[in-house]
Amino acid sequence: MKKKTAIISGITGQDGSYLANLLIKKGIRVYGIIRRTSTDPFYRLKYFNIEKKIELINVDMSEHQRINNCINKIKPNFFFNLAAQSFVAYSYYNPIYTDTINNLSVLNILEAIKNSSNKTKFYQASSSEMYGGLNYYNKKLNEDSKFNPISPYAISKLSAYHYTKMYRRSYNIFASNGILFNHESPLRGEQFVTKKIVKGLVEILNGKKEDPIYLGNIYSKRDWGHAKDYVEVIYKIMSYKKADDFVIASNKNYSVKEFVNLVCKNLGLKIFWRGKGINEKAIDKNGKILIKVNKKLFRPLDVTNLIGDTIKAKKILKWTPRKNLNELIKDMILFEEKNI
Ligand code: NDP
Ligand code: GDR
Repeated sequence: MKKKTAIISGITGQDGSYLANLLIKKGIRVYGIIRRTSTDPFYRLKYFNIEKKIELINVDMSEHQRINNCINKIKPNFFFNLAAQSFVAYSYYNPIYTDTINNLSVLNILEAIKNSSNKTKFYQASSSEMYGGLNYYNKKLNEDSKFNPISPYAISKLSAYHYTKMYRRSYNIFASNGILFNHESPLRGEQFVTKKIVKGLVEILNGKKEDPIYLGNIYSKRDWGHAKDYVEVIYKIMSYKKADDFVIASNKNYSVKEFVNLVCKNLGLKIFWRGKGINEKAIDKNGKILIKVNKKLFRPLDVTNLIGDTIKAKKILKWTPRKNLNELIKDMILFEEKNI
């Protein structure tokens, strides 16, 4: 039987590498879109020892004609669109680039699928950031909740979400959105808050880092899951009999400060919070400052409270996450300790 084929854009990223590993295990032939970089972008694929099992396609997502050519030539069964300028804070500084990659590239892929065979199933990496706003009442957000994007990142993702829906409805393309809440792993990018905290604390404890960890809004709350669980449900979304949109989350949320406390507990490190507002800091038993709030790390607007409701995915896809936050933290700590 002919092997199924999948193109993954963003294959060098956190989700791209976990997903590629999963698809290869399922016997799917994986093509990965990578852009040129001056440093080695393959450390995550090497972690799974799969870099030689992937057909690499050297193209930037902004090269629309070349992306069209790939789709026409390969005519893949699946296109998982994970490539993005994915750092929300950076999107305020570079909104045009963010929109070009996160939104226009998506429209380009959908046009290419429409104009080729129409048979390629398309997955769009949508985001809980699209809900934005100020969720004062800790309301669990689902597929019918109102979107209120407040960053260039979230606006670009919301536009791409709507294009995905539109192409599904107008042209009968199998095009699904996974509205994923934050998910982390040992392979999370270093700018994101969970990785920054875990890596920073392990380094401080091992004498590899002298300075404190600087953080922005530590009262911001997120619904954090494990990337390994979330790529499994991405595959389920694409294997379901019809295209649809699904919220994927853990249904629990914690503040950044609570996340710090949990990491410290796992590390056996006793910390004490002192001060308020931008003067808040965490010290150890000897008075050494481990964490300090820094006003430069606050965003022009921040999504302060996110929590998801995965009733639909649970019912239709029979999906529930396997790993809770504490298990995620343990995985992240172990990885940092091994790599110190
Ligand atoms: P990462 O930032 O780890 O990975 C992003 C990937 O996109 C990298 O492979 C990056 O390549 C690639 N990329 C960026 N710009 C371009 C470009 N111009 N041309 C080609 N490739 C490009 O993100 P995650 O793995 O965490 O997330 C995957 C997707 O899911 C993203 O779209 C993100 O917005 C979305 N998402 C993520 C969530 C999360 O919590 N992780 C939650 C909800 C949505 P390079 O390695 O060269 O930088
Ligand atoms: P987020 O993740 O913006 O939710 O986007 P991030 O880890 O960057 O921020 C989470 C929350 O922590 C607060 N915060 C800090 N964030 C960072 N990065 N660095 C800090 O020092 C810091 N201090 C406090 C932030 O203000 C924020 O409230 C992630 C990305 O993966 C997106 O691509 C994805 O769409 C969403 O998750 C769902």
